Amino acid sequence: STFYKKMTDPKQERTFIAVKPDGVQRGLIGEIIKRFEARGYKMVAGKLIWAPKDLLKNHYKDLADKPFYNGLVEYMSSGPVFAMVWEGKEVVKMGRQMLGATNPLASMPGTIRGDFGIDVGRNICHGSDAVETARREIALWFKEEELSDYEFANKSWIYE
Ligand code: IDP
Ligand code: MG
Repeated sequence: STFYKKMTDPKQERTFIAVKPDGVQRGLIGEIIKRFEARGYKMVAGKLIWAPKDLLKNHYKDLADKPFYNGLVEYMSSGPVFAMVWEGKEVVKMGRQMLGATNPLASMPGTIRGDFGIDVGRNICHGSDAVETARREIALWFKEEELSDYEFANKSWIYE
């Protein structure tokens, strides 16, 4: 299906980005969208969703043995998140750089976490850590029909 095939074109790499409940409460949805838009990346899906715990436990299943896992699931289910799929060249790696380090106090100013966060358990946003992870997370959070395939009219001003 196009859902998987498109990821093989490097300019159509996709990542899963989510504004976490603290980011939503603090009015940072627009700020985070703005940064990805301004960079030249393309949003292909976005929705406000109060995620069920099952979804969050699955999303973070690799961290199930960490001491902070239950608190993480509580935090992530404390309110709605704004879930998105962004597309563009190296968007997985660049998305992580734009978010900053996991611990906001270790994040450079200029990154989202470095500009808006302090505590690791209130770090504003999520971004997939690898292309394979992105594939899994996108499929977990979105149905194929929720993703829009379209082109920017100005794409030749973003890509050479
Ligand atoms: P990432 O979000 O930067 O990929 P991960 O190690 O995958 O970081 O951890 C997932 C999330 O779990 C973090 O974004 C953060 O919200 C939370 N977390 C990670 N480490 C800690 C911790 O030591 N205490 C509390 N929460 C943590
Ligand atoms: Mg992670």
